[in-house]
Amino acid sequence: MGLDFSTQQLKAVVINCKLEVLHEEAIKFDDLTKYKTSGGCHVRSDGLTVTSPVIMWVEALDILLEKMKGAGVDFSNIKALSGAGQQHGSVYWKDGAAVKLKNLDSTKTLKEQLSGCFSVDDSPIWMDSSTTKQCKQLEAVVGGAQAMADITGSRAYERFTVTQILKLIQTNPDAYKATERISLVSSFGATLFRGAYCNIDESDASGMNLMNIRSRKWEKTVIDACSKDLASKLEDPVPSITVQGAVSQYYVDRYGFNPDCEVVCFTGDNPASLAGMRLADDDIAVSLGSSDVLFLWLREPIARTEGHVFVNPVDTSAYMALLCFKNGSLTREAVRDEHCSKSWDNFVKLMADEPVGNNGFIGLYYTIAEIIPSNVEGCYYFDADDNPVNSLTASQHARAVIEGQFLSRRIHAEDMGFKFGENSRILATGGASNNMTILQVMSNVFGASVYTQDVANSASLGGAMLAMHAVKVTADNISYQERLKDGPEFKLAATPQAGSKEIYDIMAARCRSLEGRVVSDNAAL
Ligand code: ADP
Ligand code: XUL
Repeated sequence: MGLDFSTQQLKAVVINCKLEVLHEEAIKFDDLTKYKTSGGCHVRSDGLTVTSPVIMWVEALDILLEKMKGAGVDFSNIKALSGAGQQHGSVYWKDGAAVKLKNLDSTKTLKEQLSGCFSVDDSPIWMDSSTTKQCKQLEAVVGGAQAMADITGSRAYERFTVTQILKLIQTNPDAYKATERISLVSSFGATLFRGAYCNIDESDASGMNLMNIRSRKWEKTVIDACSKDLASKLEDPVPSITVQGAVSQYYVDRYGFNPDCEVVCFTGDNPASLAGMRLADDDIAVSLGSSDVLFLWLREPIARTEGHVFVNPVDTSAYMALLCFKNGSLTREAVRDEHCSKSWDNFVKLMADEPVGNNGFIGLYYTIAEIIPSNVEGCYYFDADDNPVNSLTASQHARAVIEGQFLSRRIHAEDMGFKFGENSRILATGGASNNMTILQVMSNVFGASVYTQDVANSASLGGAMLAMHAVKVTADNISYQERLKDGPEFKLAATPQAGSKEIYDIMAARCRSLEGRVVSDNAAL
C-alpha cells in the first residue's frame, strides 16, 4: 500500500506483486469542513504564513481507512506500506506523545487519542514564505547562499524545514521546548502507522537545508545556529527504502492488518513520484499538482542558487534535480473561476478561441508569492510589443495563464541544465495532467513529446512500489528499475504542433526579459 499526505488530500493505492492497481481512495481535506481550509491549508492575514491543522491529517487517515475497510479492502493481505508527504512541512510532537503512540487503543479513533499530542497545532507547510529573516541568518552562518547550496543542495528557502524550525525557536520558544520530536509530513505518516517515531528519509531530508547531501548527516553548523538540542529532537536521516518495523497493533486490531506488515520510510511527494514514474536518464518529469514541479535524475550533486538537489530515493548513490513553482493548479483554478465560469470545460473551450502564441499576449500570474522567481506576487499582462496592458479577454486569460506558466518553467529549467529536445520524454503527472489541452501547450512550449501514466497519483503509487522494493531487496539485491520494469507504462499524450517551436522560441526569450522586469518592479515596491 502507498499513501500520499499531499497538500489538498490524503490518497492511498493498493497494488499487487504484478504491479496491478487493486484499489485507490482519496479524502479531500476541504471536505472536512470544520477545519475551514481552502486547498488543504490556511493562508494567514500576512499572506506569507501558510499552515495546515495537523489533527486534520490524522482525522483524514481515520476516515480513509474506514472507507477502505467499507469498500472491502482486505488489509490482512498487505505485506508492506510506505508513502509520501508534501515536502518541507513539519509536525511537532509534544512531550509524552511517544507513550500515546505506543499505547493506541483500537476501540478509539486516532484523532480522539492524538489530539493533545502536538505542541504546534498548525503545521507550517511548503507554501509558507514567512521566514526570509531566518534564511538570511542561516546562510550567513555557513558562508552565503552558494555555500548553503553546496552543503545542503539548496540555498536557504523560506519553506525549507530548518528555517521554519528556527522561526518557531525565535517566536514561540515554549512550544519548541515542549516538543520531543519533529517529523516531516512524510515521517509523520510513517510514525502514525508504526506507532513509534520513524526516521526521516535522506531524500525528503534534502528539503530541510539541514542535511549535508554528501555525508547524509545533519550539518552541525546549522544545528548549532538554531539550538544545540535540535538534533536530539530529530530522527536521523536514513536511505528512503529503510524498513522501520511492523505496523502498530492498533491497525491489526481495528482494521485487520497483518501483524507482519512492514512500515517502510515515507519520503517526499516529488521523490516518491520519481519512483512511481520509474524515471529514466533522459526523462523529465513534470508534476502538475498544487505546485508545478519539474525534476530529473542527477548523477552528481551540482547545486545552484536556484532549484534544488535532493538525494535520489531509488538509488541512494544518485541525486535528483528539482524546480518547484508555487503558482500551479491553484493559480490555474483562480483564472478558471474568475474568467471561465469555474469549469475546466469552459476553460479549454476559451483557450481554443485563441491561436498558439495568443497573438503575442503574455501573462505572468502569481496569485501567491512565487518560489521561482523568488517572492514575486501579482498578475502582469503584456501585448505583443511588450507594453503592459491592464486586462485581457476571458479567452486570452485562459491561454495566457497556461502559456505563461510553461514558458517560465522552460526558461528556468534550461538555466538549470535541463535539456528539452525531440528525443526527451516529458512524463506528466498530477491532477492537471488529465487535461489534454494543457498537455498540448506544454508539448508545444517545450518542443518535446509528453507522456502520461494511467495511474495519475504517481506519489502514492511510488510509495507502494518503494514499499515492495524495500522488503525484497535485502534478500535478492535486485535493482529498483529491474524489479519495477513491468510497472504502468507511459502513453504518448501530445507531440509538438508544426510551427509552434518558432513561436515559442521567440516568446521564451520575451518571457525571460518580461519576468526580469516584473522581478525588479516587485523588488522596488
Ligand atoms: P496535490 O497532490 O498537490 O493535492 P493533485 O495532483 O491531486 O494535487 O492535483 C489537484 C489539482 O488538479 C487541483 O487543484 C485541480 O486544479 C487540478 N485538476 C484536476 N482536474 C483538472 C483538469 N481537468 N484540468 C486542469 N486541472 C485539473
Ligand atoms: C517541492 C515543493 C512542493 C511540495 C508539495 O519542493 O515544495 O512540490 O512537495 O507538493
